[in-house]
Amino acid sequence: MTPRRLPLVLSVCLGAATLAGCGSDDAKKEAEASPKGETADAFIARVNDEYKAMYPEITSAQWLSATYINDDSQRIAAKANERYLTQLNAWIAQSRKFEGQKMTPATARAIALLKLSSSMPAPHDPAKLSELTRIATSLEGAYGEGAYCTGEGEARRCRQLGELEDVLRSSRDYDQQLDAWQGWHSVAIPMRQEYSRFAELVNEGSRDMGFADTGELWRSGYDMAPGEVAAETDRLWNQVKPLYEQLHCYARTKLVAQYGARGQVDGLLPAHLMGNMWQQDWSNLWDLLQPYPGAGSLDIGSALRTQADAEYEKLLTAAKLDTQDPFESARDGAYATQLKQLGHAPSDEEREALSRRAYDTAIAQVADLRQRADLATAKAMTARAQDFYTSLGMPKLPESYWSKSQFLKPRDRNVVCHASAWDMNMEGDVRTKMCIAPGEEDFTTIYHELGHLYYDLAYNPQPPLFQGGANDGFHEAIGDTIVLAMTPDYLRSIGLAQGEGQDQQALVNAQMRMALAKVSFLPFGLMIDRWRWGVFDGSIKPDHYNQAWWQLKAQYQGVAPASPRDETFFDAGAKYHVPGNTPYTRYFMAHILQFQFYKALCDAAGHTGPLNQCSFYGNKVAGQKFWAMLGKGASQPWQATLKGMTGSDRMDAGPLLEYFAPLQGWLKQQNEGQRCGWQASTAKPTP
Ligand code: X8Z
Ligand code: ZN
Repeated sequence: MTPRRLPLVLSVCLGAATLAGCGSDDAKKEAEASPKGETADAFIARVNDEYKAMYPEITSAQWLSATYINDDSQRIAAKANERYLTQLNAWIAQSRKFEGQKMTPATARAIALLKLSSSMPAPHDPAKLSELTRIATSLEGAYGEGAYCTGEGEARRCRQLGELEDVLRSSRDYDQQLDAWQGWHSVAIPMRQEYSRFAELVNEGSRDMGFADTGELWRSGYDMAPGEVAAETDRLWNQVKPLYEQLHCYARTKLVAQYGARGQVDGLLPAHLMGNMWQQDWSNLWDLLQPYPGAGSLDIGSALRTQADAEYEKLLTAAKLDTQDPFESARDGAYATQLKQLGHAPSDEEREALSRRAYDTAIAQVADLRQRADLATAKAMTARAQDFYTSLGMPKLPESYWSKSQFLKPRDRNVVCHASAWDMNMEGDVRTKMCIAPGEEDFTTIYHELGHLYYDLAYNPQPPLFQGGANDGFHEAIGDTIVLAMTPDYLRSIGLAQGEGQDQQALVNAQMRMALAKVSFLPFGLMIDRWRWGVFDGSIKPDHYNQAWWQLKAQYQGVAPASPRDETFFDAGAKYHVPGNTPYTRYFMAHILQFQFYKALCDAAGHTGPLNQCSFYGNKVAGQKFWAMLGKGASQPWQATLKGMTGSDRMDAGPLLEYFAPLQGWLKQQNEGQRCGWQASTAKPTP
């Protein structure tokens, strides 16, 4: 299951993925099951119909297992997935008889998409297919349920990812952060065995389909030969690496200022001190890295938390509770009510019972009000994001979106909190699943998720097999393009930033805020799949999983653990997309593409001036251009879609570098006299 939705379209395969030599007896039987005399065009029309018809059942099963993690929901999700993957294998087997036959270009493309449509290619052997879906469901469930528990008996306390992330976000205590970071990573240890079996099974599925391994299948989704993808992404990485190195250098100086010698590990950044569990987004280090404290007043997180508190106080006041000490006033109120109901002076025993009941009632009442306030805040944040899209002329989200989405982490059950966007039926039942907390990270993530939904809604009129991103990087880039347009002026207009902030200091602050989210991400966006490609092609063996992981973290991100992480750990499993099996190169591409889209939309909106000052909020011309691109879905190679949008058919980090030019100049000045860069080989990840 991808965090977006069912693993339908990875993207197009124009590469050399042949299907020769794949075909078990079962698959042959399935191929024969297709109607006699069926043409390729009729075949694709049938697959589109059958696919759309079975789709809601699978998404419902997946939705339930992600929002109610338990044995029953997992069994049903695994079974639904099994049925779907069996059917997919059958369609793929059936498609083989059309090889070399005349068909429309659209049909040829749809067949190519079909073969690449699952990032979890399943073996033909039914027992292995069933094992694969069980493991996949179990890995995702284990991640969602993951908790770090400490203490014994009464003092036992378990914290899930959200709470551990809170520590990294807010604490600047070295040991507390280390404990939270190590604690979360301990959750992944039991996944190691299952993951290595998972890799074997999807590789078998890929080979059954004619691919060398699953990495090659993933890399076949980019309308270019799979062998070109590594070089193409390296090219883009080399464009942006100098900027990342400057940011890395600046961050390291600040960490050393804060933590002394422990602020670096042989020139690398300590993994637990970056304000983020995976060091993929350094926004939470704003307090340490802010160039000019206060300039431009961009503390969006605090502004959102203040709004959330105001909402809570409003509800407390409406419930006639004291806003300073709501629990005590709720308990007093409950006691008084119960006493009145009792109707006589209580005995000692009755008084004690009343007190106990009043205590429980107060706890429940205050928690309920908090929950209602949190829900109202989460929905208000989402409505704010929707407003950006509608300001561009896009439709409002359907009513069902608001009633069926998951906005909060439920108090009484485990869910997969990792944010995701879902198209449940290809005809308007779109949802997001998040555990929203008021803060900048979640606020921008909502804009990101709605980008997925607007893409879904725009391409829903396409045939099902074309309902996907031009490539998966496009899908990830839509909401982020909007995030780039959330300029300080926009944030001020919605009450989340103060002051005037037009001067140089405010500009550098605004740039730093964006860079901490977007530039810090770039090497992380690459390294995850560099690791998985290695796992799938066998160059990274299970007994070196962790060593290879930290080697890549060092090489790309310049990040190191504070203490050695040997093979008893499985640190890759602590990142959602590994147990969740979501390919990750898409996010790297998205971080390049979003600046290209942004520039194109700014041009369409008639923006002159520096790129980083542009917001196209409210601009219908930009909106139409965006919507037109979204509507194409996966119906043509992404190069054509990109050309329609930007005039160029190549991914290019030029717009990203143009955007960050002021910051890059500023960072160079700050880093003068420092020895920037790092030696990956000096890191000692394993003893
Ligand atoms: O997984 C996501 C989205 C859902 S597609 C929340 N992202 C990546 C991550 O969290 O690791 C968005 C940015 C990168
Ligand atoms: Zn996404």
